[in-house]
Amino acid sequence: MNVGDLWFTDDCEAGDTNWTRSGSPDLWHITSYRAHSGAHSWYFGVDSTHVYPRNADAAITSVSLTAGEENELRFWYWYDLTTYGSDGVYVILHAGGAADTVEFIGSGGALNYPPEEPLNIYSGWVEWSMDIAGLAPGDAFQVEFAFSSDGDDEAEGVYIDDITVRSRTPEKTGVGDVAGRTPGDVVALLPNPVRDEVRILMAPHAAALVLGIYDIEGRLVKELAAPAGARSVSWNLEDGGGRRVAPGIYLARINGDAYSSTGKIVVLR
Ligand SMILES: [Ca+2]
Repeated sequence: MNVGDLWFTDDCEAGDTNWTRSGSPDLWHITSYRAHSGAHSWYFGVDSTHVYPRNADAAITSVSLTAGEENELRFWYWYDLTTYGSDGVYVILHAGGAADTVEFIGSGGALNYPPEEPLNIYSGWVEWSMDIAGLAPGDAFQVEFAFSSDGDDEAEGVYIDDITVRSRTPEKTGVGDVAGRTPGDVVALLPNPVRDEVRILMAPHAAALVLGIYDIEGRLVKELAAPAGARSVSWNLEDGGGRRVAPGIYLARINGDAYSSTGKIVVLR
């Protein structure tokens, strides 16, 4: 990845806390029966029989994500679905109070790869990706996977793994150059590179903010609270468990109600 990119990535190996379940029956769960990465993936169905029920309508929806300048959704899926009918997963994007169905992976839908395979015997993992249009930097959005089945026939269903949203953010440079910036922007990192402690300077902001330190893979390393009006937050290069982080590049990201900003921190030995 390029420095300055932000990633939301969920390999389903650390539980379901990035997602909220809704609908019925409530059968979305992390399974260890199949996985694209590691040992776990999302699955809608009954684990003991590996079959989804008829007349299902249930979804998982992600935590709120913050758009950058360019945003791309990727995930891997595995499917076994009935040839006829309307069973499958809708991919839905939520932003600005609107819901936009961008894909249907199911009977009569997007199951055309490889085209020579009958629909209900294909059993490989397939990668899906799409540029997300219509988002401005700072927009909040959510990703939903909604499983739906009709009243006829059933099969094993759909597994989803390695869900990633890549968001490229504008470069932030300059010290004290506050004019034109969104409140809460990372204005400067002092010192940078850093050996002991870095002060993250930001433009004045009216509300309390949470500043996340992420490693280059997009994993959250530490959360720092910035009270309303604070102009800087310090990070002592420790992770959430109080351990000194490894040398390398880290991203300081501020999440507010409607904006986000990122600064690159270089941690030395
Ligand atoms: Ca996995």
